[in-house]
Amino acid sequence: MLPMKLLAIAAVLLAPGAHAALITETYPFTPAALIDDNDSVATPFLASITGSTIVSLQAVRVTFELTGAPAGTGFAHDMFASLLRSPVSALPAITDPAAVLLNQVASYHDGWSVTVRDDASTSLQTATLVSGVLAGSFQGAESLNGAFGGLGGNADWRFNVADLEANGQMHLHSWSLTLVGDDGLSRKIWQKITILDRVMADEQSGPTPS
Ligand SMILES: [Ca+2]
Repeated sequence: MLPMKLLAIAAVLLAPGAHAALITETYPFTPAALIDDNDSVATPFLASITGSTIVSLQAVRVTFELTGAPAGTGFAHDMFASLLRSPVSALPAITDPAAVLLNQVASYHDGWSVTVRDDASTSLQTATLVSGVLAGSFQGAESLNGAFGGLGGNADWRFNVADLEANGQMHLHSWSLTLVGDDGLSRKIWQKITILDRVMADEQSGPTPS
């Protein structure tokens, strides 16, 4: 009755909610870097990740604290930020997947302490604040999950920040990359069960009559 047992296991794996195991990995960084004012060339903050167990990303989030230095003197409107994913140790290419998080927002507040995630209800691009630091969770100008969904976690991830107009010194205190995805383990187990089930079925059906 082994095939029936295997089918029962397969049914469990295929049952609603029995998805592959979801892994969440967070990589924090504290560059504490000043961003060049009035420079169209973005500063890339590199996260070279080689120990991720995620083989297929379902969600990508970026958390960052980018504010005026000294506090209260920043210009959010001047800023650009994006996330780029390149193969490990490769030079970034124009064809690499990327998502713009913000690009010269309409608001002139001091900066952000935010998490950018697709499932937030408000866009970072349109969020406004009279003064101070905008906080909370927001969608990026472009979809992170759309850009990176299905890809693996191991990559050279670059958080690119630029200050595109004169005046207002901005400071990147910290940023972190959160990767959510499938580790591939459950999928491998299912594939092995399927193969074993076929072998057992073939053995039970016996040789084909000539
Ligand atoms: Ca500026």
